Amino acid sequence: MLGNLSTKLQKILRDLKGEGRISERHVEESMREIRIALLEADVHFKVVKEFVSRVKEKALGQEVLRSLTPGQQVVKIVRDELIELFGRQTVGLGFSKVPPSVILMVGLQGSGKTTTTGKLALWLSQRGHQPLVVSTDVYRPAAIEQLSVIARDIDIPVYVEKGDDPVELAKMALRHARNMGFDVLLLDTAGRLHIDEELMTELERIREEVKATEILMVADAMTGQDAVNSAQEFNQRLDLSGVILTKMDGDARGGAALSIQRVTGKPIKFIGVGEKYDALELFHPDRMANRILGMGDVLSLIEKAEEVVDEDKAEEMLQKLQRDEFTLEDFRNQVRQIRRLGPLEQVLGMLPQVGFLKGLGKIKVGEKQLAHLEAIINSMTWRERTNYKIINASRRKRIASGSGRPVSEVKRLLKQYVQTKKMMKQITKGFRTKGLPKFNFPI
Ligand SMILES: Nc1nc2c(ncn2[C@@H]2O[C@H](COP(=O)(O)OP(=O)(O)OP(=O)(O)O)[C@@H](O)[C@H]2O)c(=O)[nH]1
Ligand SMILES: [Mg+2]
Repeated sequence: MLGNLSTKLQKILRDLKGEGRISERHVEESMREIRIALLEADVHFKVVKEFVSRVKEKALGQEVLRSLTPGQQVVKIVRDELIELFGRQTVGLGFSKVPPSVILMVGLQGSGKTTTTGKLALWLSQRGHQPLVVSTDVYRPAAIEQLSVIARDIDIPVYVEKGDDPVELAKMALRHARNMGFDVLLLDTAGRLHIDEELMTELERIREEVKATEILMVADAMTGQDAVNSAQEFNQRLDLSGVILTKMDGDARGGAALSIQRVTGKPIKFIGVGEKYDALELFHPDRMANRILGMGDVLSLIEKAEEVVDEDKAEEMLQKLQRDEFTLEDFRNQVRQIRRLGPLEQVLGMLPQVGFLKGLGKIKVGEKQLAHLEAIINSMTWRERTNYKIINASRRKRIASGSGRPVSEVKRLLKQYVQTKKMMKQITKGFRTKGLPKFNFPI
């Protein structure tokens, strides 16, 4: 995420940290580099100027330079200011006292409104809400169908009614939500290529009619300052309650993420990090700053793991490990769980870039490798999976051709499995007295 900017900032700060003593000139020099890095990342020039001058003032003003760890103090100042840029607090969603709460999703064409409506509905239902979704996009023929397909995929009810008046549709959906006891109504709206008067009037009318609790602007992070400009215009007309930045998984440079809160005064509430329906994250300013500075985001990783790892299964696995019954079938389940955490690069990006973990990022265990691992285990018979010792040369050959992988890879996998088994047995010994860890990380 924001890879380029992240790499540059980390390098600048590492150089600074490496110095035993730093002078004003050092700080000046680093600030110049940070300024360039931010501008290159398409951060709004006023935001950059303000950011750099604040960091500089703090770094030079306090007792920083004379302290024992000046470099580290400057890093801390940069981190604090980044958090400030992102809005400091995790904001989350607001709900109305009398349900249903209404969330109005607005934004330019193709920014990700419809997809994000689905993601957010899923996010809410996973947290005990009963959301209903509806599309008021009567202009594009396939738009309503698109939301219905998404809703079906994620098993969320969708309101569909004939009609060509978006405002009427919104009102009917709200009535339906109220009557049927849904506590959140998510309204997906039409997008336009540019902001125009007609669209704004329509959105204003919908907002008035349904008394929207949240008006969230869905903005494409890949479009940088354009996203910031349109957010500003939407905000002026509609008084947004927040922003959702989508496509943060792509090679967005960071301009939108680092400028939008400062420029519009409205918080980023969520970020979209992929095309899958669960690729939506609550936005935490501090964790984002940590990720950018390579300090990791272990908290998000643990939360993610808790979402996808079944506690009972984890307990069962632990017992199996202790009894030395950890089979290749279990190994495959573990691989599947890792894959469910998300693309591996993203998972690794959440780990702090310190010490031995730094090397981990370079190890070639990408998505592909995990997929191959699974394919190989899939090609084994049940007996082989439960007793790896029977896998002789001819069986290895059969498994290789069945999975379309070379024999050497089958061998390597078996070796990895035996090593993992051994290592896990060692580790789990330690848990016996302390109980079950929150989650276990297999390989
Ligand atoms: N990689 C990635 N793709 C995303 C993300 N969010 C949305 N997309 C993709 O962006 C494209 C457009 O998404 P839509 O949800 O149709 O956008 P929209 O704003 O509803 O578009 P209109 O209704 O035409 O205005 C789709 O291909 C989505 O899969 C994200 O966070 N990451
Ligand atoms: Mg749409």
